Amino acid sequence: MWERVLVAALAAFIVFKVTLITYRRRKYPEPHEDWANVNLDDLHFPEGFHWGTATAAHQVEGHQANNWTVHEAAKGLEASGAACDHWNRWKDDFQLLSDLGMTSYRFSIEWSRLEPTEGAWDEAALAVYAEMVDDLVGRGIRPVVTLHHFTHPDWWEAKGGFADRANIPAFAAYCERVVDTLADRVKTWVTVNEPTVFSTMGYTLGMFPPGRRSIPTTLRVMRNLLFAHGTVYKALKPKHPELQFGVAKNVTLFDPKNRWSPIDWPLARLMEWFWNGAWRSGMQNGRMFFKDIPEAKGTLDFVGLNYYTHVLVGPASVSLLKMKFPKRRQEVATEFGYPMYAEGLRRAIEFLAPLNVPIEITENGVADAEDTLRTEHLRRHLWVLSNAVKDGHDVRSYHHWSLMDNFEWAEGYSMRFGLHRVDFESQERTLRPSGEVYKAIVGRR
Ligand code: GCO
Repeated sequence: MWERVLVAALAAFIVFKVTLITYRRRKYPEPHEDWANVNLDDLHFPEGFHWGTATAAHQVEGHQANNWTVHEAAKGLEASGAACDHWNRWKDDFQLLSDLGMTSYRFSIEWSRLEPTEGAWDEAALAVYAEMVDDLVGRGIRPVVTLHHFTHPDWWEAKGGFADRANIPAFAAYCERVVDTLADRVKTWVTVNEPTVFSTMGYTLGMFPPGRRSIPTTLRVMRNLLFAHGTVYKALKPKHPELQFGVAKNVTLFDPKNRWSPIDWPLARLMEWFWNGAWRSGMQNGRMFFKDIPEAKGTLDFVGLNYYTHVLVGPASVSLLKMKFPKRRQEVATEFGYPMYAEGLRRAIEFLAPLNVPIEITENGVADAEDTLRTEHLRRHLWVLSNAVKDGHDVRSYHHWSLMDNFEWAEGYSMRFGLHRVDFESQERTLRPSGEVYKAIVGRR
């Protein structure tokens, strides 16, 4: 008798499991290509597609004084120091863009240079950025300018930065001055870079400034970043209707580590919602984490996509806090630790598609000091991107992270993302073989 009940229960359980798994697989597939049999040369991009690279001020300019330099010192992190000395060498670096055949370049403006103390505006520094823009335009390279890429003046941080809504008008005023000055030459603006990374790294994991560990504050900062973007948009779009404003969203995908596990699935869905879904719903509906932010609703002219990887989630993903990344058997681990998963670029594009605005790939790249993986990484991602475009997704550009090795935040100079290798002693830049490959691909178009 008991045996029968047991067998029946077991059978019912198996049927239930198989149904559930089939359903989840259909709804949340995790595709993997058989890369050995893919023709990576089969690329189709429309005329006018923009080819670029990306950098950020704090990571390349050198000699900053902002919330990050304070954090570097306080936490005993490697100092950003001279970085790539780009503030003095930008002309030579822009020549590298021309040599690569780039038609677009994403970089950021350092607020702390323009307003080193509250209310004191440095016109000379703004003039340098204007010169940079002129130089790019003269080269036929479209400037894509980020207004906030993780850094801001320390006086603003001292007041609470993005954790306090009362601080947003000062941020918006900075944005307005910059946009008003450059509006005739810069048409594509990223207001904030990676709101989820900024909030989580700074306020949950404490690895970025201000080094806090508070989930309620993290959620508040996430909402305030939406609010800040919406505020800037609503102030500037009516004034400059011809400009395009967007946010660069890091879409990291979350997949269950064990696809059979009843624990890993909900954990992965939860992370996916926290990291991606909540932000998208904030932009679409003006609501995030159960609170209204009507200012943000419908304020994207385009969306920037920063894509790097997927994270495999399981109960051991407490290891996520230690930044340990599991990978699938067929995947290669990158130097940063996370796996190379080019297939996910398509999923990230599909995730953003419901926003119904053009997509710009604002970042994609890999830490790879010896350049053993970057060529394959690049070719796979471009192949995935090409298919997405062919299938009708409105993607306008691809910006490789990065033009050159630079200061990789909490990792300091240990992670090398450059198409150019940088010798930080001599400041010499050398194009890596993968850079030659990128140049050749772009040159064929
Ligand atoms: C950004 C990034 C860059 C990084 C790059 C490589 O998030 O926009 O943090 O600044 O250097 O993503 O990790």
